[in-house]
Amino acid sequence: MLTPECIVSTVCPFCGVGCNLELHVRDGFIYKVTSPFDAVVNHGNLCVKGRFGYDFIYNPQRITVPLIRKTPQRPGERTQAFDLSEWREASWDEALDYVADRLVEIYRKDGSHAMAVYCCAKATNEDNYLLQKMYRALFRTNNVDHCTRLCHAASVVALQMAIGSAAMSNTAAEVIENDVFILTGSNPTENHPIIALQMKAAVRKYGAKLIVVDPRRIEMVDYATLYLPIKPGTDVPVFSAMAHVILKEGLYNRQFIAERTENFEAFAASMEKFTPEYAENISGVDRDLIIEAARLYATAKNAAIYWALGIPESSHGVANALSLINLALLTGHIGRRGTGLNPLRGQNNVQGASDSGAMPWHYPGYQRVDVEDNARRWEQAWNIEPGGLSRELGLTTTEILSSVGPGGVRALYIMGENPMMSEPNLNHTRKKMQELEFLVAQDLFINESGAFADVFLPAASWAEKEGTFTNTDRRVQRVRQVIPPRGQSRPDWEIICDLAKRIEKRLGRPQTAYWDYRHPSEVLEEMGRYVPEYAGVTYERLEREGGLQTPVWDRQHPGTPFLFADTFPRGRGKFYPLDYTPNAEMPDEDYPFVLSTGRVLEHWHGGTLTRHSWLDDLFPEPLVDIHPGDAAHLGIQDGDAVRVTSRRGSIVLRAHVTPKTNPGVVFIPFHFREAAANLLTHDILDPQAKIPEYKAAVVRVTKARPEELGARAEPQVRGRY
Ligand SMILES: Nc1nc2c(c(=O)[nH]1)N[C@H]1C(S)=C(S)[C@@H](COP(=O)(O)OP(=O)(O)OC[C@H]3O[C@@H](n4cnc5c(=O)[nH]c(N)nc54)[C@H](O)[C@@H]3O)O[C@H]1N2
Ligand SMILES: Nc1nc2c(c(=O)[nH]1)N[C@H]1C(S)=C(S)[C@@H](COP(=O)(O)OP(=O)(O)OC[C@H]3O[C@@H](n4cnc5c(=O)[nH]c(N)nc54)[C@H](O)[C@@H]3O)O[C@H]1N2
Ligand code: SF4
Ligand SMILES: [Mo]
Repeated sequence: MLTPECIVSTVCPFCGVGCNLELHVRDGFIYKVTSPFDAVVNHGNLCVKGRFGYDFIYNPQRITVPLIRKTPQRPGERTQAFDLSEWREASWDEALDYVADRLVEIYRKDGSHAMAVYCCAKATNEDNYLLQKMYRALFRTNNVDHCTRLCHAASVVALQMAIGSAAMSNTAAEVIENDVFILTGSNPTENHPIIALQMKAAVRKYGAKLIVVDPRRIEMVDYATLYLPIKPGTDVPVFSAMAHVILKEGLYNRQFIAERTENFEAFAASMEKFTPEYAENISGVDRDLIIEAARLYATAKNAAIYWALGIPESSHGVANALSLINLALLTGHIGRRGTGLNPLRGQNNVQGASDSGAMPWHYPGYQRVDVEDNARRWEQAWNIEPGGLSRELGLTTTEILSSVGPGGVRALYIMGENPMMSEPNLNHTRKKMQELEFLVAQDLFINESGAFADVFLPAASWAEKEGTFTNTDRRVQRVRQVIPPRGQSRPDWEIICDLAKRIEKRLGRPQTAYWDYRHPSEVLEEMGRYVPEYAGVTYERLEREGGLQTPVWDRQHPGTPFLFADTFPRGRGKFYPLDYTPNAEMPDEDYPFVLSTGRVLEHWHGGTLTRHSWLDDLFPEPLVDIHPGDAAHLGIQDGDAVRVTSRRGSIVLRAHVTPKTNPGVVFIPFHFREAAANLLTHDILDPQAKIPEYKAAVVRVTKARPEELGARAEPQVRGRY
């Protein structure tokens, strides 16, 4: 019940840590955010985004009325419309009928291959479950994916190959039980700030030893016993050299290897060549540091590995992740408290969106779409004729856009994503967006991608709806409505159900699947009937017990803080032999720097939320980090305008001269449309995981004129709703 004055418990909408929030409301207005000291995840701590970043929901540029483009858009000639004068207001009935008409028309004309959808890791489990259900059940396509593809896809593929499960094995807060932990490709003080607090406590209060492996001198280096300043893309040689040392010095766990793993011999043979000297030559990391790191990790009682995007976002991301998994299997640092393989997940609900089936190769619960039994089970669940669901693997996020064009994808539905900022090689993305025959955007704002759409459906924010998010350590938590939806906006799950019924009617198969949910709890209940890991998660339990960590096998099961105590989902953990593959682009005379892209504390991805928040005042303009030695060589001073150019594009922004980045590497956050980092990145993918190599494009840096700065790539949204 919403009352004029109240405090509502919910979960932060930004990162995967999943901090518990208390939203203070007066007269329907959220005026303060706090967190209780007994909050399991964050003990009352919040970062700047969680505490202050919610004001985007009140931003006047938020769209809260359904909109239809005034001028019909044709494939190849589609344009971006940020200005509201290019749109007209529509009723929900008109907007949804129009979407249903066009989608069904294209489906009839071009078939299921022409249909594709981007789900949303910011939306709830229930929203995502329903959207994938709509596309699978009605349009009979598995072209369903979301930003996980751009994120931890390679970690997921590698973990599935080696142990058969892709989530974090342990709970983040267990870091204080580590004696030693490796942190690599992860900058938690900015990106998982509350986990960073726990890591700092682990070192300073509980005496854990930290090994940081990263091409940037991130803040956690101040807490590290060892820092290995790696060249971008050389993780396989460094971690394999650690394995080489562990093997040579007999520091491996013979019992664990014999009882719980397979393929050890082939793996060990492939590690022969990875001597510390060889790794030093490729990675630039001193061989003695590698040897020391190997001994420290292998001889610890409890040791864990935490990683984020520096590992998967690579054209050889699967190999990178396997090099970490090999280390855990070699030492047996997995399957106990205070150990594990822990990919820190990014978005508030990327774990949940993946669990809920927003994936092209899997139904909810990671059930492969090409396995007959799975397809049969979901046909029963959704009341579909035998053989009705597609058994074909769907296209991934990156493949969906690449395939846009005649004979490929024709209609795209985007719920809460922004490929025009987040995909690599944006000039290519732009061309593909233009070629679409029909585009729907369901969002809070007209972002750079929604500006291409034919129809805009205004979604309610997380504070305006009910549901669940699943955080990085697999904890399902309740998201609660705090205020009524602004304007005419509606919760995603409601929009989807309303639309699905209109589509069914037009397809001539009304009442096939069920869409008449009265509350998201009924959606989660349906999912739990077919996804064993969620079988025991109910709204009643979440109310009573707080969060529940999946798998929760039945209504009595307490949840699972750490995985793999006795066995791995695939039985034995499998070692993989590895080889070193260089990055797709390597520095040369024309492009002497490696561009690394990523994030800053105050902003979120394409900036749609945080640049519509006062957070933008804290970090108002794009900066490129460059090492003082490199800057001196180029005659660049802190604050100078510089042009950064890759083989695909060029942007102008201010230089930030800082020893945080190592020589030869420049760093640009990808939050700023006026200097969009993804104009520079390339779109060569890891062949297995299909993830782009965001962390290593080669660039040159030259001085620019100050007047070239700040030229916004797109006009600003104008008008008020
Ligand atoms: N403030 C804020 N927080 C966020 C987000 C945000 O947009 N803003 N996004 C969320 C999301 S979706 C995600 S996925 C996470 C991402 O969290 P992170 O992965 O921590 O984010 P990045 O800034 O991309 O940092 C990647 C790290 O990898 C390092 N790195 C780059 N190349 C290599 C390499 O070749 N090898 C190794 N070992 N390391 C390398 C970089 O120097 C950097 O420290 O953050 C989440 N949290
Ligand atoms: N260069 C470079 N590019 C990268 C990365 C990198 O490290 N470097 N990282 C990649 C990674 S890890 C990720 S996760 C992606 C992220 O890429 P995206 O997911 O495309 O980016 P976001 O900006 O998070 O987009 C979220 C959108 O959802 C909307 N939204 C928020 N809440 C809701 C809701 O409840 N309902 C609906 N319908 N919409 C909502 C927001 O307004 C916003 O427009 O970017 C990738 N791109
Ligand atoms: S650490 Fe993440 S979940 Fe916690 S308040 Fe900050 S952004 Fe929100
Ligand atoms: Mo991500």
